[in-house]
Amino acid sequence: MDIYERIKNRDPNETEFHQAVFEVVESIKPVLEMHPEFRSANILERIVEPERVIMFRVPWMDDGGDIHVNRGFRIEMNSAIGPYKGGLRFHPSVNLGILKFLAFEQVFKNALTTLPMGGGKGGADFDPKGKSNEEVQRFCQSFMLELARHIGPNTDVPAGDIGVGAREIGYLFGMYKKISNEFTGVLTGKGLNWGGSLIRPEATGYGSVYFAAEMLNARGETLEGRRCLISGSGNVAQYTMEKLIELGGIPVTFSDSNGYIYDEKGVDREKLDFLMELKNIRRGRVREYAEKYSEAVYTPVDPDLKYNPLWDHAAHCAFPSATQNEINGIDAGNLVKNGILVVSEGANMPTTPEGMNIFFDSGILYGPAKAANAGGVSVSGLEMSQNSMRLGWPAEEVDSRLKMIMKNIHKTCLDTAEYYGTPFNYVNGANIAGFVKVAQAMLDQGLV
Ligand code: NDP
Ligand code: 2IT
Repeated sequence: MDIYERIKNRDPNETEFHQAVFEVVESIKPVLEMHPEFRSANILERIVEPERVIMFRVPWMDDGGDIHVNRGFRIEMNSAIGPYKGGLRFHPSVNLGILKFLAFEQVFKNALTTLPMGGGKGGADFDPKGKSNEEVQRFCQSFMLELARHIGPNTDVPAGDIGVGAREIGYLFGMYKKISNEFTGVLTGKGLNWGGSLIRPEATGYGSVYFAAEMLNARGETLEGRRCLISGSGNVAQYTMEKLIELGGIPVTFSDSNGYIYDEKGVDREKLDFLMELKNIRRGRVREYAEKYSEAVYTPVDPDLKYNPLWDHAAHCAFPSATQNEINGIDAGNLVKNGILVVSEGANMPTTPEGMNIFFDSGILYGPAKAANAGGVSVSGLEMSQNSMRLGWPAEEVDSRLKMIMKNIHKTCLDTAEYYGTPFNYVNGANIAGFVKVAQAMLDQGLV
């Protein structure tokens, strides 16, 4: 039985994890042919099994005095090349299969950054939406009360993801510091006054745009004047739009889980400021953007539609920046039909396997999440370096390192894809380059 069948039989409910594993297994077949030592050491069998899974009860009290119980997780997937590193997601959809897929992808992504970080992911099925600050604080404190036993600046360093931003990292850090009686770089994405790095909030979105610019450059194109479809309106989407505007791109869509905005004239700096204030301070919904700017059209989600109309507008670039499997086969077909040149994945695994095949067949530039959104964790790695040195670099320094890292990841993917006979297949390039680095380290370290 092959490894893919085995993980499906073992954990039949973890469909997102199966999807992520299948993609990597397909890419690395030629590597296993060339490296019998990886086969005989059963690297693949070992790499799909988390080193450790922690699941715990998170009890907390709401403002009315009622008690709630959520489920907390941390998947410590692989520590071959550094301490476990990866975000925390707070969203009602969180379950073991989703976090295992995210932790699995994180291992290869982190290897691509060239920084010494292993892979992990965690979170809870808690929904911060509609909760008061005090409720979010109590939840974060309860979550950290347990998580603190398992993490540390040289062991496991969590950060943000969906539903975990600066506010949540603050409450989590405060509780960790109190329990451990140590001020250490145990989390990244910290506030600037207390150990955070400049450019960390911007890093994933900026990195995804730098990656798109590199892909376009490989075909003699630029982002200048290009119409861009963005999904999501959170951390990644906002800074994707910011960098696009700076580089002359024209963002025309963004969304939340209730609906999406199409702004024919494009989001400019002033409109983006409004959106950031709406989302980050007032914690409002994107619908309000269309109430403020009459040229924008709001379309609520239609649960009966089999495709997402956001992806059915004429555009040159797409930056999925919301969540997994948000581009299905129909959406990918619409993007290609409408003349898309490049897709750069800010979100993790936003494209279904059917969608990916359509991108491959069309020959468009397709930058998979592991490579395209690695800017966030890269700057997290730089935050860890700055914390270790007990100093902070200026924004220009962090940004130029981020740019260099994204350029290198792009080149690594391009060269690896070419070497294995699938030119411009960035999926194969990313999976193979990430896998070989981690596999080699596991081999060097023996059976542990
Ligand atoms: P945020 O919580 O800041 O924003 C998430 C956005 O996506 C919101 O607009 C949210 O809408 C929307 N969204 C989330 N879940 C769903 C869903 N199930 N259906 C529809 N819309 C949804 O998260 P981030 O911007 O940090 O994360 C976005 C993506 O980027 C995720 O896939 C994450 O894993 C990935 N990523 C994040 C990194 C980071 O540094 N933050 C690094 C690398 C990848 P709503 O408000 O309605 O929930
Ligand atoms: O998916 C990701 O790479 C993240 N959510 C960021 C992880 C990190 O440790 O900064």
